[in-house]
Amino acid sequence: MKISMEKVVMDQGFAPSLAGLGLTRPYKRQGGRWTGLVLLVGGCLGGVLVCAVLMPLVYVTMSDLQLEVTELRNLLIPGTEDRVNGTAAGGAHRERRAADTSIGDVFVRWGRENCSENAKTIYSGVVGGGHYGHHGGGSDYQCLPLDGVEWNNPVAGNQHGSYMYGTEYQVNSDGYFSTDTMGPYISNPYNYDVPCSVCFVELRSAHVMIPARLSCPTGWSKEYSGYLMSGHHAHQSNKNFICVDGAPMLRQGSSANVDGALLYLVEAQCGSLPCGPYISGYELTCVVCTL
Ligand SMILES: [Ca+2]
Ligand SMILES: [Ca+2]
Repeated sequence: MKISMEKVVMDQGFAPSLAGLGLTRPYKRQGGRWTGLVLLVGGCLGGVLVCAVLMPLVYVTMSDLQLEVTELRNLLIPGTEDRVNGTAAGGAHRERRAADTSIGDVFVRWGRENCSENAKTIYSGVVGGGHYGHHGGGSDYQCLPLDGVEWNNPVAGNQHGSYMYGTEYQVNSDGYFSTDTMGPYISNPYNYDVPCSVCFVELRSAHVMIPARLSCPTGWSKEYSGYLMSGHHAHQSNKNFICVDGAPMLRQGSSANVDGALLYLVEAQCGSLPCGPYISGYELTCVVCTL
């Protein structure tokens, strides 16, 4: 019996000393548990190592994919990135776009030699246009630079048919415009030449000139306001309407009456223009707004 027990014990892998201590669990099973633990720990460590190696690769791959998807989305739907950021993260898009100072909008500030503090002056100059007494020619006012004028194979003398003139304020009474910016002892801009500036405002996506308004819609920023001006109704040439700054500058020393293109205040004529808000004879205002 004793021999058979020892045989059983030996067969089951018990050490004789352990059998003597009363340990009844088979050594073989105990050894299997330790082996399992070792395999488990080893497996976990292996898994961690594999993860440590693969995760950066997966992260880099996913990041690249995300960038590509974002680029494709922006190509397909311009402005999506800004809208997503703007709606999801409040004003975050402004901070994001602030880094790119090339984003913005451009408008002409008629009647001023420079732009406001919030805008960059791309260039400044004088207002040009077709002669008030001509039947044809250009009909819109232009902002012509004074610095850096460049020619390309010019020929002296008039061989062609379209001409560009300077422009004079044709406001023969004071009281409309602010005189603060006109220059010393000048209160009437009559016959003075008209300056202009082309202004760039960062982080704006649109601009609009609104006639008959001095303020901007909610959410829009006011760039400047003033009076609507254009050519004379009885003159041969037609001109577009432009918004001239309510605090205009004058080209100093240009009070001589040499004509060219002219700028007149525009008066409302009600009838087909609703007489409700519009009053015949009233000088129309204007405002330029950006968003
Ligand atoms: Ca003049
Ligand atoms: Ca009037």
